[in-house]
Amino acid sequence: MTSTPVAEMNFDGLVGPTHNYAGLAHGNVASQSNAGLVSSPRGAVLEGLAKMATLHALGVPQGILPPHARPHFGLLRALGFGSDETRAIERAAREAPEVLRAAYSASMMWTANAATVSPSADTADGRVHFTPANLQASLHRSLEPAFTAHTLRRLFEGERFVHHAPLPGVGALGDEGAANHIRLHDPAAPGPGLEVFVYGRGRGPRAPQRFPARQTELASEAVARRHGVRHALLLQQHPDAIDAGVFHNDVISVGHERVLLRHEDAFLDADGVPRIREAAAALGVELVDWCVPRSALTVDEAVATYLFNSQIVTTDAGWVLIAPRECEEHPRARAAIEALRAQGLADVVFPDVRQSMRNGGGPACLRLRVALTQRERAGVRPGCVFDDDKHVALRAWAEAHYRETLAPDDLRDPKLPDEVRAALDALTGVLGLGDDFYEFQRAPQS
Ligand code: SUG
Repeated sequence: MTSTPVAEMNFDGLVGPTHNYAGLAHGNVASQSNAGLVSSPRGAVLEGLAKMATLHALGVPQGILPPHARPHFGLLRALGFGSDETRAIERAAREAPEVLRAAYSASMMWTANAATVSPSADTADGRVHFTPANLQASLHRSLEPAFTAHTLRRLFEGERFVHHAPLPGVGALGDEGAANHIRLHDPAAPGPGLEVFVYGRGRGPRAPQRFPARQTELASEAVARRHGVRHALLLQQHPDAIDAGVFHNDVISVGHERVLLRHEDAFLDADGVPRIREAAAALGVELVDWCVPRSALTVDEAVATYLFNSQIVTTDAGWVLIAPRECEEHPRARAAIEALRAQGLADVVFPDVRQSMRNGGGPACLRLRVALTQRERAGVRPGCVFDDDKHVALRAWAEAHYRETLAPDDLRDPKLPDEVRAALDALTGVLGLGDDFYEFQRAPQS
């Protein structure tokens, strides 16, 4: 039995109006070293939109995931800062500024961490399965799963989609979503793909010593099991890579169709790639292994340039790499990319996503891939599909609502929450999300 062919949509996170550099992500070198810088929320959202436009122009179906409302007043209330919003902000700023920074984080922009998605071709019940990531490794990201679950339900409605709850938010079940998930398949031979789940900490003895492993083997297994993935392979990420700042697998390897772009030191087990090759071959998928040796690029250079956080997309010309601008400026990263041309790479594009990169988020972090059949595609909320008109509307919206700059001290500004609400309220109109999408839009229950 063959399944209906699936086409991949990339859902980028629209950067929120409070994008800032708060140094919140332990083990993420860029987030740590850029803590306290003045950000440009407007610059960031425009960079993100320009990247979406680039993909759209290349013929890649592009969707949009909306930002979450910030600050997360629920967190401030839960931690005892009270329900008067202005006072809660003042008090948090004074007594626990790191909590206020977490409550204001726009980290939901990195939608590769929003969820793990298994396409219907891969699952036992022939439906598309979503598990929002619990992101329990850090306070600011642990605020995302509930609203992400709500968003995914609103964007993907109907019986073709199965929405699971996030896994329980405990260390043993740490789950960071699609950033640790690779799907290999051959569009020329439709059928189930191979889903590779990469974890940082498992039953074996090896674990990173310096930085946390955010994804556990138990969590990866649970996601594969609840999705009913027919062909899953679990591999451990190299702990030394995590200790060098590779906090997600997609900072050291990425897959697309038959291609695996990876660093020589991505996986712990020497037989990791042979196992992928064999499991893929059993499904009729001949692996194209784009291995970048450490002699060409060290792991530290991979972390500095985010070469492996590129997107690979299929265009009429063939496989195109969407690599961060930082790779273009780095002679060795550039040479490593050029070397891929002999192995089937058709072209490379270098979008500028520097505002996101300074927090450790490259092109691939900014997108969640959802492979859909034509019929499933019809179930996607149309207002969240990117096109030229949407680009124009969203640029105008951002220019009307976003600050040019946001400094750490600006998070104390009592006017900021209302600015954010005005922006998001307007956004629900632009994206056709309904006027009850955000909690602040719903009348309080009596
Ligand atoms: O979880 N940065 C994010 C970056 C996520 C990148 N995603 C992928 N690799 N898929 C993180 O570390 C920094 C926020 C701050 O410091 O303000 C942050 O959360």
